[in-house]
Amino acid sequence: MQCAVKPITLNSITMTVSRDLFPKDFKWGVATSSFQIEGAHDADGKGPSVWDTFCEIDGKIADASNGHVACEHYTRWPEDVELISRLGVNAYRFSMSWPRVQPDGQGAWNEAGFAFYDQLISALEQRGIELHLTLNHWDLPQALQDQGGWVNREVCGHFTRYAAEVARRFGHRVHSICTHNEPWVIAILGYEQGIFAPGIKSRTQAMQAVHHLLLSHGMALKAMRGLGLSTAMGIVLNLSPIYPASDDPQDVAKAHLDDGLILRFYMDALFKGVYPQDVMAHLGSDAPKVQQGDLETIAQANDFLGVNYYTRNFSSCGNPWDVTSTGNTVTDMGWEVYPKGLTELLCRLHTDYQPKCLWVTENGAAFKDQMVTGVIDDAQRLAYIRDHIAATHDAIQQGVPVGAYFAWSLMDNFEWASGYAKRFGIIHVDFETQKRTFKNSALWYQKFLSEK
Ligand code: IFM
Repeated sequence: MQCAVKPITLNSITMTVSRDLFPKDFKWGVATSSFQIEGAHDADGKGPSVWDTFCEIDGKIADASNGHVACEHYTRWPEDVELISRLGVNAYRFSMSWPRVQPDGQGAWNEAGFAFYDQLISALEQRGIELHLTLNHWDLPQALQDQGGWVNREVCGHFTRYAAEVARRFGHRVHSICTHNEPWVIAILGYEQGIFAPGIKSRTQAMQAVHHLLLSHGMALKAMRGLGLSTAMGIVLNLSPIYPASDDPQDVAKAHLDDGLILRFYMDALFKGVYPQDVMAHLGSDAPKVQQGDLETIAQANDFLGVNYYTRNFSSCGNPWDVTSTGNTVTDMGWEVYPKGLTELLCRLHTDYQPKCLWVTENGAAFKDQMVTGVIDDAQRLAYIRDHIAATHDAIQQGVPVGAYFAWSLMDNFEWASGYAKRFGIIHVDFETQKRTFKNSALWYQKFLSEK
């Protein structure tokens, strides 16, 4: 096995939080997604996904890479399970590649694809690690994109059948099923800004895609619940607090609208069964076409709301916000490090929407890493994770029912349009040799988790 764990002294690092401050049943995990780690893009009957296609377009991926090999998790999964187990986490969040188990997104199932997930789940079960399965972490079967993707209402039916089949096969073995990871990213970056797959630039199509993602979430939840499973079911959103860049009333109004486009549009629909009026009015003719009963379907009861938090945002009507002006550390993605934003966000979601339970389903940072004599002293990533765990604790102290924290990510992987250049892993991956090495952040997390 290729895993280098060098003994290092972490005593110099202040443990400002400790595990025993958290509820006993708190879920501590790491997260990944299928396209970002699996590779094996056409192995054993897998169909192409929209990301396979998108990577082929010149100039779309910063380093002109793709997901053909990624972390070779498809074959190296036993080693990766070992690493997960060694970290001492009690939960693992991963996603299933829809085109691996149903190459065309409709019709025939690919048993070889299901067999891969079956063995992965078994290995983690044997180690007593809870499984948290996401059905759609962006890798839509290309065959469905050829029919319009998330803009075509028919995709909702296909997704529902896929969800029900996965739940039927694995629902009793996984602790939770999440329908979609970050519908805002799928729709807005993929169909409005065109910087993510499928690379479309149309606000009308993007908003229709948002609606179908939310609708398919509700439809899938209904179908999966019909199977009588006790599995927790919910959705994961990318959320951050948005502040006006100044007291100028125009900036204040812009911040409110941006919050509407990024947070309220999703949260109001999912938890209140309405789309916010101000945002619908702002969208005008780009507003999604909604059929009678859709919002009722979208607003199914969720067992958890997954929150992916990385940074806060500022809105301004004038010059773009200068992220360095706060003096806070900025990550390799250009994202300001602001742990307090996580506490504020969790408190606000609890106050405004009262989800049954909130899980931090992704949190982490990309920084440039340097390996010196086998050691990766990623002090900034370590501090980021530690301080966001502390921020999560602050929210719990304020009465917010937060039940989980998943670090993003288990290991360096394919960071979408940034290719392999941005490293979010707490475990380093040498993409030449596929050697995995614990960074100091992983060693810190391991130590934190061992202090029960
Ligand atoms: O890598 C992504 C992940 O796939 C979704 N949430 C944000 C992460 C960092 O950009």
